[in-house]
Amino acid sequence: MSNPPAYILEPVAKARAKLETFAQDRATFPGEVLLDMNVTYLDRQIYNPATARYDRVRLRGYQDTRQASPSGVDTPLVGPTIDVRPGETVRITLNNMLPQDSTCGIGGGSANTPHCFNGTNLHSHGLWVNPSGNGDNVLVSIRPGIAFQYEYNIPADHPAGTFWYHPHLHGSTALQVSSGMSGALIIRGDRMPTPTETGDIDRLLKQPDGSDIAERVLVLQQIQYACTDSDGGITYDCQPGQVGGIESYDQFGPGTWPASGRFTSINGQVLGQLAPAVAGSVERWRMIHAGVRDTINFEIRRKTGSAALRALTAADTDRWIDQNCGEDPIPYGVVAQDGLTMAQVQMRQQAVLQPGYRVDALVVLPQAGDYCLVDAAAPAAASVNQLAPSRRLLGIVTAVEGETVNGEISTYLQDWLISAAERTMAPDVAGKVIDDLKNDMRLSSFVPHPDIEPGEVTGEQQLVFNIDVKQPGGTFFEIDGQPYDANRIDRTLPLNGVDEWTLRSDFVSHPFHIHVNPFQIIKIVDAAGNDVSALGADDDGDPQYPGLKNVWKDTLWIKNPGTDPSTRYTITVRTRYQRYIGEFVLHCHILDHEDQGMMQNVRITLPDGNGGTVSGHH
Ligand SMILES: [Cu+2]
Repeated sequence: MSNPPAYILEPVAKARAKLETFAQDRATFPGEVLLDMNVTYLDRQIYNPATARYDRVRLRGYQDTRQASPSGVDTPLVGPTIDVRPGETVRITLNNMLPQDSTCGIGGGSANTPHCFNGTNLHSHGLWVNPSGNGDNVLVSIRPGIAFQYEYNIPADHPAGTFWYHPHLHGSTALQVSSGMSGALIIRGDRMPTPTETGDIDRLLKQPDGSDIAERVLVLQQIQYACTDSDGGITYDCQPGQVGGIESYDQFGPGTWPASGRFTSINGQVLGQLAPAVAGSVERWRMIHAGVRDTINFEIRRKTGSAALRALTAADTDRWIDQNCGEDPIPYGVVAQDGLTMAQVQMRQQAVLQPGYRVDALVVLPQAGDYCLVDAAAPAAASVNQLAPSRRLLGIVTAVEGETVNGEISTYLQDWLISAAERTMAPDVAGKVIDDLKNDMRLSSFVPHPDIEPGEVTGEQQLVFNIDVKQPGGTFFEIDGQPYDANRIDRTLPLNGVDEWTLRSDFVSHPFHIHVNPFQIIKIVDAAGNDVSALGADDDGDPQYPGLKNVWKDTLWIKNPGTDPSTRYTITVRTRYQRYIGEFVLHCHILDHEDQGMMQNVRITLPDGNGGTVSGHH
């Protein structure tokens, strides 16, 4: 075990004093966005629909030090939204005020048994920024009593889109994220496309008066708090007077989320009423799956019944939705996956979000009234829990009187987009953008990364997830046959190289996530050899893959409906290693799998000019 670098060993009080001085000077640094957060135990309450009571909870969380009443019991357990523009610098200070923790040194921080629940750090999920030093570095450890300031230099050519942040200290990632430690990080751009360069879709999504269209950020969390039963075990049935918490990895694992009866929250609220919409207006919904333990199949349905929502058990939800929510989900237009604008608007009645995913959708609520937000059922193989989950309600949104849409929503949306392009686009690109929109709502002028053609590929990478349940010593969470080792570099990749990756899982399904550079999906082939990634393909009724061909993402479900290689899918993606060198990680985004070993260290280094790379300092 080597000690962390000295530069992070700055006591909280001293570091805070310096930063407060800096904050007073911030007007002189207009290109900087500052966030100062305590990482500390928060005493809060969460609504429990099963009992129609608020449960008291005590959970590790983010406390924005500039909020007026940061400790109010009603403050939702979600991090503040960070708004930033390309070219700006984001400075996020974490003051770790959690209690001292003697488990933080075990195994050099590399042990694959969950530990160091009071250590933390930060990951800016999806950002294309420097992974080293005080950049998007998840290999640093911020121990209790220590403050550290992250600095994300967002390049001027960074795509505008929906990103997020969360802790990523190996050993406590799942525990902290499932406590509600996550928030949205939105990059807003206004670059006009040109005949040769693509621009930001934000530039197109304007109202007739030139202002941005209405938008909402939906941080979807799964805060799986539990209480202690009379035998000292875990119970999800918290009694009045008890305080819920998340202090053990026994709370994670297959089947624990459905068994808990908890509901996915939106921006920290369980079964909340969202801010109202206006019927017929086009809104941008930025959905972020910041949960750990359940797949979300997002649907919007008319609320047709009159039942109030105050009390609802998980077991009763399916019946409630049948009785109170309309039969046909309202279609909406998906425009971005994982923050990256797609080549075409895809109309969907259901978007599938696995842990870590983001989906940006253009939503039109066609008439005034209430709407149910539903997490629909999914095939077992498509879901984190490998169970076919029953439906869950997520919340209610009301549309106030506006314009009633009687025809197809896709036609309405297409007409709206064409009209927006006529108003917003520069003369030298307006014709191209409008022709694209008339042609199945294509968005080719807004896709941030050019396609990776086969001729550009310079190398290949193979990756296989596995949970090894056959060893006598226990269960091992592995990539390429090995659990994570902090002292091992698993892949050394050349800067400016372009690799084709083949991704598989030998034992159930896992969401693959790699930091820094996103990847383009080339094909998704099932065990029978069929590519199911084309728009309109059929993957045994599972809606998550069709439409992903050529889409750019940073997190992707690697499916295996079974528990041996015979049923595994083979997924091909391509990626460019651009601009940034340094060490970072790839991992499974079922974060308790990551904490237990399903992670690798990746190093991007300079080419040596002979087809290899210059070796690092190790
Ligand atoms: Cu996994």
